[in-house]
Amino acid sequence: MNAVSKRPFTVFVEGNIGSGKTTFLEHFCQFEDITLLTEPVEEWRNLNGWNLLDLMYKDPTKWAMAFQSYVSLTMLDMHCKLTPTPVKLMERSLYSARYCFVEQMMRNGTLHPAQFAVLDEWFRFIHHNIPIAADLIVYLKATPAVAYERIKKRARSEEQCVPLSYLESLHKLHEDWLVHRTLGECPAPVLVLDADLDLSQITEEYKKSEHQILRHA
Ligand code: D5M
Repeated sequence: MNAVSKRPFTVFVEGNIGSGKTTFLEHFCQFEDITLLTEPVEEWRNLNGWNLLDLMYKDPTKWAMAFQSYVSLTMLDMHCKLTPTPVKLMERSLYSARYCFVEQMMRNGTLHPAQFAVLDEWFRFIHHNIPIAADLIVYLKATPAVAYERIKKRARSEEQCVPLSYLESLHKLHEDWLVHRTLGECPAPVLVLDADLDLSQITEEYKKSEHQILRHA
């Protein structure tokens, strides 16, 4: 095991809504020496009793700005969390919030250009002034139609209004950011996994990332 005082090997698990990020993280529960940090969805669902995730989906024009500000804060908290293990696996990052979700909301007009400018300035400030460790990005690449079916199945109440077109736009932004490299900055090497596979085959696919992750544990 590496000395615990060393900065942990940090992995971002990225992918569209419904791409199987939670299942991927669960696969790594079996290994000691890895700290799993899941996306702070419960904090987004309950900020002093307010469900910001729900407000954002119900009235995006009104709530996108507040939601994205809170996402930035809670994701920054995750980036800064000290971990007692030599490997840290994070579900998403400040980068995907900025380059996929905020980008999408700016492009479709949900965020006013002035609101976008404020969020972008915050992102740039954090990026240049706070060290955000990133050693590997695991990109769970899912066809939007497959992700759509999974979202319908898991039936999270806030997400019932999510149309396929939203997932298609988010998919394109993930591809531009992580594969084509035409959007923003990619802070670490990217390992692309086929996230369309069903549960019976996905473990084999996840194993492709084990070596790259576990050799640092
Ligand atoms: O993401 C959990 C839920 O949170 C899902 O409905 C997408 C939404 N989400 C996550 N990050 C953002 C940002 N930055 N903006 C808007 N919506 C977001 P899941 O993919 O299920 O882990």
